[in-house]
Amino acid sequence: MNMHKHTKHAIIGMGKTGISIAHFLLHQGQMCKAFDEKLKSIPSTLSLPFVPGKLNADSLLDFDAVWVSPGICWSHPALQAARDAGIPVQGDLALFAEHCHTPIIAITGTNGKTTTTQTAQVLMETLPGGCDMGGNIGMPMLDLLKEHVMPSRVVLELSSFQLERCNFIHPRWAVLLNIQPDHADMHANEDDYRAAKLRIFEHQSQGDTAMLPMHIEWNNLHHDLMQRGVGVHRFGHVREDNPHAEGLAAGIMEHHNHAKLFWHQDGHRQCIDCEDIPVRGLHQHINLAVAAQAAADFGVSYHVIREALTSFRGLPHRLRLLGHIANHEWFDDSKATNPAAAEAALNAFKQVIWICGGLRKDLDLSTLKNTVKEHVSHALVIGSDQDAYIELLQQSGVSYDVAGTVKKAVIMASKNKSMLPVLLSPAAASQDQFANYAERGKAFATAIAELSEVHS
Ligand code: UMA
Repeated sequence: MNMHKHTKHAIIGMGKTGISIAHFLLHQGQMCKAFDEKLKSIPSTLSLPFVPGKLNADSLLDFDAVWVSPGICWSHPALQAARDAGIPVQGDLALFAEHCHTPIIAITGTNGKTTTTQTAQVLMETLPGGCDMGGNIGMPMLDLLKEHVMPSRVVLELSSFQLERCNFIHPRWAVLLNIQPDHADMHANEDDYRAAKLRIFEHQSQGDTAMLPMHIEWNNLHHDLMQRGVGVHRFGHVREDNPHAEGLAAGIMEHHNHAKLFWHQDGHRQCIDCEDIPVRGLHQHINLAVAAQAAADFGVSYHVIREALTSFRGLPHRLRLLGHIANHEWFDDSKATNPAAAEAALNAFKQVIWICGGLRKDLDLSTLKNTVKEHVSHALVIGSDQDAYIELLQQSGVSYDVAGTVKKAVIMASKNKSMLPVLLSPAAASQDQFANYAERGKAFATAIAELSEVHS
């Protein structure tokens, strides 16, 4: 947008994003006022007026531009009123896209974004000129522009909320990992959520690359992108004799119960045995294959990719083995905040003791029924929305106990005689009992550590 020194900016939400927007705009000499609906303080380094408290519908009508944090509902009446008054209302991605002059590798999807983003960045950092990363992963993207010398490329993890509030983003390389039900409490409906994610490809053109899942539902988009001159890769999980296997750029290929992770490089298919990859779970292997393809497209060598993928132990709270204690292996998958993520984790085991529950975000759990029936030996329910999880377990014919808290669930699981692995993969957000999923994962690890003291 055209900014001059009299442009009046409102910044809504003073979490990580709002603070980074404020720093960025103030550095540009802009006039800013900050708002947050919670009574909180802002860093003393920010010299701008700050108004805590509920936003009214007319709170923003006096501004020339409104910058909104991703966690604030897009349909908030104050934002709606500003839009109706013709005031541009956008998020940090819009500001970043306008001011970033280095190629963007953009990664979106319901699940797997962080693993893919982090792996792609680690791989591309080895290239001359390096690589930064930011966005939903936790590093506000505008903070990347603080550096005097930008790296030669930047990988962004983008949520639907960030994409929804940005009218123009043009990534050199973009991937949609998957679209699975999530954030039903924030988006008006599934179409709205999907449309937000697809914005990632909207301005791609000749010379850019897009990567899409292999499923037929993406064929039309594939065709549209090709018409615009965009190079399109598809990825997925196939058996070697599947007629579509040849056309895939990357993914997991199965042959007689033997799985290989693959990607394409210099016209050849490159493979790594999945058994050589320490990270567990088909869904995580697919994310690694996508990251490998991104890195290969930007020139990272086969040997660097192989070395990284065979030594990477995975990210915290993503199907991470915490240890073997009290006759059980304990897996922390606290990041599984929606049913599809929990389903992927359950599928990585024959049978488990499953710790589930939390804040359901209005999501439908019935999609989990068959997976729960097949892979869960016994369940322990935690969190606030217990009824829906109990109903799922009853419908799946699986025995369960209500534990309430993570700590109690760990104690109860430790007494289970089956010696099966214990999996915390809640299919729910954590904010009913914790600040975020990482805190929930830490509580899980702490409870296990306390067990180990008792058992040592
Ligand atoms: N607030 C209001 N009114 C509201 C809601 C929030 O005033 O109705 C205020 C809060 O009081 C708080 C601020 O807004 O002070 C928080 O804003 P925010 O929720 O957007 O949080 P940030 O700290 O800016 O973090 C955001 C992302 N959060 C969300 O999308 C919810 C972070 O993703 C991201 O790492 C960060 O920007 C940097 O880009 C987190 C996340 O949970 C990890 N993402 C979701 C996910 O992965 O599922 C999408």
